[in-house]
Formats: sequence, C-alpha cells, structure tokens
Amino acid sequence: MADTHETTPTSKTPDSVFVGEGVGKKSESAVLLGVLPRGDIRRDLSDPLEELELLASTANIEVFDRVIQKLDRPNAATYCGSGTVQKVAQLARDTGADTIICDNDLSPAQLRNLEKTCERKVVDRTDLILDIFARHAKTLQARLQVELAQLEYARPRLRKMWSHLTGEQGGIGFRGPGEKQLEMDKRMLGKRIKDLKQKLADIRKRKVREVSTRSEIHTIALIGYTNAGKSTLFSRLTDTDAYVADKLFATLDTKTRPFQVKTRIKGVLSDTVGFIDHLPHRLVESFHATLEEVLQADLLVHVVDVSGDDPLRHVESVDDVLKKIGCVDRPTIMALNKVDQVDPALLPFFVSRLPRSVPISAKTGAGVEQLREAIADELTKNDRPCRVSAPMHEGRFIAALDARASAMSQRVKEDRLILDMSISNDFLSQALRSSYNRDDIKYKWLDEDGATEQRDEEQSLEDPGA
Ligand SMILES: Nc1nc2c(ncn2[C@@H]2O[C@H](COP(=O)(O)OP(=O)(O)OP(=O)(O)O)[C@@H](O)[C@H]2O)c(=O)[nH]1
Ligand SMILES: [Mg+2]
Repeated sequence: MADTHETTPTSKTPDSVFVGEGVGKKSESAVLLGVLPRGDIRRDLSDPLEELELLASTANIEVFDRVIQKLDRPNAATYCGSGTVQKVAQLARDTGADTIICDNDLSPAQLRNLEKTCERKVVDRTDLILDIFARHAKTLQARLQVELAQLEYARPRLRKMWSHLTGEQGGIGFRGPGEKQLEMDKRMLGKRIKDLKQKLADIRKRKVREVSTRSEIHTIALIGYTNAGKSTLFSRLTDTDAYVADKLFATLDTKTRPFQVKTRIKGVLSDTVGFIDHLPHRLVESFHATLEEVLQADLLVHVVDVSGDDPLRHVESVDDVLKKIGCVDRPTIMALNKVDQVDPALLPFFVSRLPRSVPISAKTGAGVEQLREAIADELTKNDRPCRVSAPMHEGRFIAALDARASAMSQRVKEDRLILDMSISNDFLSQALRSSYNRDDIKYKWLDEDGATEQRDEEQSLEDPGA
C-alpha cells in the first residue's frame, strides 16, 4: 500500500512531496484522491481509501500514491481544494502515474478542471467500477448490462471525453463494449441505449419466466457485499466449484444450483453479484435481470465478512441496494462469515446487532451445519401437519407437494394416494394450482379439529387419528 498524504484546505505551505517508489508497472498506474466531507462515515475508518485501492487493484492498476483531504463538502469546481489539486498534480508528475482516481462521483466540470490542472486522465469511482464490470462480464447479458450502464454514465460526459482526452487510448472508461460507442454522436448513443434496453427487457422477460417455473421449489439467494465470501459458501453448500477470488466483483452472473438443505428439504441456491457502497445507480438498474433470482427468492442469506473493517456499514449498503431493487421485508438469515479470522470475543456484539445471524466460516466449514439448520427452520416455519388424498394420476400435483413438504409419508388406498405431510398453506395452495382437477383432491389440516373443506364431506378423508 502506498503512503497516504492528508491535506487540509487551510495549509499555506505545500506539504513535503512524497516521491513514489518506481514499483513494477501494472497496466496502468494511479494516484488515489479522496475527499471526506463532514459527516462522511469513512472519516472514522482506519483506512478510508482501502476499498478504492482494492478496486484499483482489481482493475489491475498500480497505486503509486494516495491523498486524502477532509473538507466540509467537495469543491464544486475542482472536487478538492486548490492546494490539494496542485499537490496531486505534482505527485502524479513525480511518480509517473498516468491516472488520478477519485473516491466519489465527479461532475463533468470537476472532471474537466482536474484533468486540465493535473494533465492526466481523471476517473471517478463509478468509472472504475464500470471498468471492472466490463473486464469481468462474460455472458451476453452481463456484457449488455455493462454496456448500457457505461453509455448512460458517459452520455453527459461526452464533451469531456472528446475535448480533453483526444489521443488517449484504452484504459478505464474506454474499455469493453463502451469503447467504440464513445466515438458516436449523442443521437447514435441514444439509439444504442434504447436498443440495449429493449434487448435487456427481452432477456428479463425470459428470465422471469425461467425463475417463476421454479416456484414449486424453495428458492434461496446468497447476497452480500462484494468479497464477503458468497461464492465460497455457495461451493460448500452445493458441492460445486464456483469462481472464488480475493477480488471485488469476481461474480457477475447469477449461478443457480440444486441445494439439499437437509434430508427432505431441498431447493435451489443462487450465487449473485456482490454489492458495494454507492453502487452506481445505472448499474443497479441495468443489473435488474441478473438480480431476478434475488427478487424472486423465498429466503435471502446475507453473507457478511465480519473480519472486515466495518461490517455493519457493509450491511447497510447491501440493505440500501435491496431497497433500490424493490426487495424489502424478505425473510433473511445473516451468515457472519470469516469467523476464522475474528477474535471470538467480538462475535456476541455482531450477533446481538444483526438479528437471525449465524457465525460461520465458509472456508473451514465451521458453523455451516448450524446455518443449514437455520435455513431449514426458516423455510419450514409455516409448515403444519396435513393429510391429502389425491387420485394416482395427479403426478404434477404430487411432485409439487414432494418438493415443498418438509416431511411426507404415503400409502395407497383403493385408487387414491393418501399423503401425510408437513407443509405451509401457501405451498399447498400453489401445488393445488398445478393439479389437473382440483375438485378431485381432498385435504385436511391435522392440527385443526374437523377443519376440512366443504366438499370433503362427499368423500370423507379417513379419520386422521385412525
Ligand atoms: N479467512 C476466510 N476467508 C474467506 C472465507 N470465505 C471466503 N474467504 C475468502 O474471501 C475472498 C472472497 O471470497 P468469494 O467467495 O470470492 O467472495 P464473493 O462474496 O463471492 O465475492 P464477489 O463475487 O467478488 O462479490 C476469497 O479470497 C476467499 O477465499 C472464510 O470463511 N474465511
Ligand atoms: Mg462471488
């Protein structure tokens, strides 16, 4: 990690200038610049630029130096104070860094002014995140989503790109599908954006259909801050190999696999894209299709890295994104991950602050059985004993019960199947909707005296006590 310079807007004499070590070059090099406005919670972190540095490293950028300035609010024209702009420009010249990366989103004017003074390309947090997404996007859907977000973000900045960066080739904000698009005029850009939105809407429709066909089985989605350990837990729970890396946004496409929660309780588990503080709004919008599994899940397992600097802040960021995508009040279990790296004395604090939480280590497997128990309990919390009588040919209905019931025994009586099970009212109703002839199916809740449906009187179910 490079040294960090703190500057104040009042300092009259320039601070001593740090000359970076000429470290071996990655594809690009940068000076990081963070303005911490009054009230910004990052002011309390031991290293406010740690996440930006990790983002830069994920984007294969070598960080040569770092500058932090505490201000009441970012300067409207230049983002940081004028002394700090000069200082950053000097550091970039001295270290040979080719880019300045700012830890906030900048207005087109701030970008232009900083670029002019520093004579370097200036990128903001959203540019950097979009660049990482562009590098990691593998499937058609992910590529379209990133392209849309890039174009939407670039549109108001087109003038900046042209007037200041002519001759600049490649690099952040210029990579991936956005690269050739930035040469188009705004009208063409608008047309491409419309086209992308249409394509993504079609994909989303297909996805909604695909996900809703899973409605007869339990659906569980792993969500959480990027790098929290979702894919590691996914691999452990489903016995498959998911891509795990100590990088931000290693996973961009949702992966879904069969998940045997416990004996008799099965479902499908989805591994999803990680969230981050101030996730670009455009990106959240364009990743709606990818997040379909989250929107449709019966249960969310929110993975939190409790070994990190500020786990509770990460939890808040994730909750914010969930709200943005319209996913609220969903049953959620908190998986407090990486406990192998946490002082056990700290755990009770997190457990008390985060309801329904289970400490685990996805890496070592500690606590994962307890997590399975908690998932099973949550999925079956509304189950009640029920007896169902159905004709033998109601295969689809019986399969739907089988997928959702947490306990089931069956026997044949005359030409009918008698099933004793534990199931929730909702899932029984859902299964009934998949039957060929609903009127030929009888059921009775075993915990309620005589609470059978009216028509059961014609062909009464056996006495449950018999
Ligand atoms: N010590 C420790 N490391 C873990 C644990 N779980 C995951 N990791 C590490 O944390 C890093 C990130 O893990 P991933 O599973 O890729 O995290 P993710 O949440 O899927 O990340 P994104 O897909 O980038 O959002 C990897 O280096 C893992 O090896 C754990 O329980 N303990
Ligand atoms: Mg992952």
